[in-house]
Amino acid sequence: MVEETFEAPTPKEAFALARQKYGSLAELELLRARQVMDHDGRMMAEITVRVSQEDYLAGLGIDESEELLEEIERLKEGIDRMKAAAGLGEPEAATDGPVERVLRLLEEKGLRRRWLEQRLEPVAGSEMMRDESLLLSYLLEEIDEGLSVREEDLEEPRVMMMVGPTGVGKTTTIAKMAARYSYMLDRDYRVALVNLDTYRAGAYEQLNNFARLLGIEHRRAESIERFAELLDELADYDVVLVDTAGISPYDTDRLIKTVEFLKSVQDREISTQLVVAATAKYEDIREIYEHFSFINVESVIVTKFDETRRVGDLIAFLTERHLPVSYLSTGQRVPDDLEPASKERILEQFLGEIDA
Ligand SMILES: Nc1nc2c(ncn2[C@@H]2O[C@H](COP(=O)(O)OP(=O)(O)OP(=O)(O)O)[C@@H](O)[C@H]2O)c(=O)[nH]1
Ligand SMILES: [Mg+2]
Repeated sequence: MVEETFEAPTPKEAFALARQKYGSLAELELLRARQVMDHDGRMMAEITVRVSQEDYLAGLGIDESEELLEEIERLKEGIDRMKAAAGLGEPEAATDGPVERVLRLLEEKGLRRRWLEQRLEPVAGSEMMRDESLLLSYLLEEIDEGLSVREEDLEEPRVMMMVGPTGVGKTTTIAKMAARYSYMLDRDYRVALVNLDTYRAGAYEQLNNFARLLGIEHRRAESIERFAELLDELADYDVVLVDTAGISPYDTDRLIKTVEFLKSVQDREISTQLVVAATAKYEDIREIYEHFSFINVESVIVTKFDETRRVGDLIAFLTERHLPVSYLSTGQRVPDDLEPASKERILEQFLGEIDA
């Protein structure tokens, strides 16, 4: 249950405000009524009512769907673990207010204080600010809303190009996707692979062995002109997956080259997937994104999801940039360790971290 206070010139009006907010939703229980002086020295009636947590969240405009309540229920376990880990709710830790303690906890998990504070602005001054569990539920709900997923969709023919830093798992992910589309879905899609990776010795061979094994078409684009031609030749394929050389953020020449490849293609839409490792730190991910951002990143593929439980940095980046995630890569095994992205999975990992 949550206590909330309303202020108006008369008790009746104060109660009307509470009714207006909660309508018929809530069983309003009147706890206190008293007179207080407002900032301008006027006497006002203040009433305090008690409402259920569900009504309270609904009053904040948070969708009170079954699904959400279930999700909050599931998240509660994680919240309890978080509280325990941070010593929240223990009297000796009570030197800061609940807001500060919750913010610090989430900040330690990789989230950004500024982003969190912005989320709290609309609920400033509410009772929730005094209740750690409610605050956490609310902020987790905000994170959930801030994350988005790009659904797997192969209805229209697609050209997908992986870009990202070196060694992040671009080629491995392409192999997994190729196998997935070719024989692991409701129907067998026609897949072709293209290598722009003309820079690193062995890059073409790495994918070629796999393509041969699976009987998948695999081409190499040695030049920019050839790339546009190749895409024309591969127009009949359901999916064309384009592998690129890993680019360090400081390697401008290579980046420009990749952009030139992209620009050379006028008549086909290329959906660029930024591949980032879940293990990367916020500042690094941001830097990588900024280097690639003028390429018009459509969605993000998160790799090495198995290698860390600390996904707060990643979540901070995704929610701030409003970038959808398309896939999660969860290990080295081809093709098994790839799953379409889901917000639940990311949030679970975030909460599960506290277990360790
Ligand atoms: N644990 C783990 N390892 C991964 C994952 N994805 C890829 N790897 C490993 O990361 C290493 C690099 O993978 P690649 O696919 O070659 O990376 P890349 O981005 O193509 O690298 P470059 O082409 O050199 O830029 C390999 O050892 C992969 O097995 C993953 O999801 N989890
Ligand atoms: Mg590669």
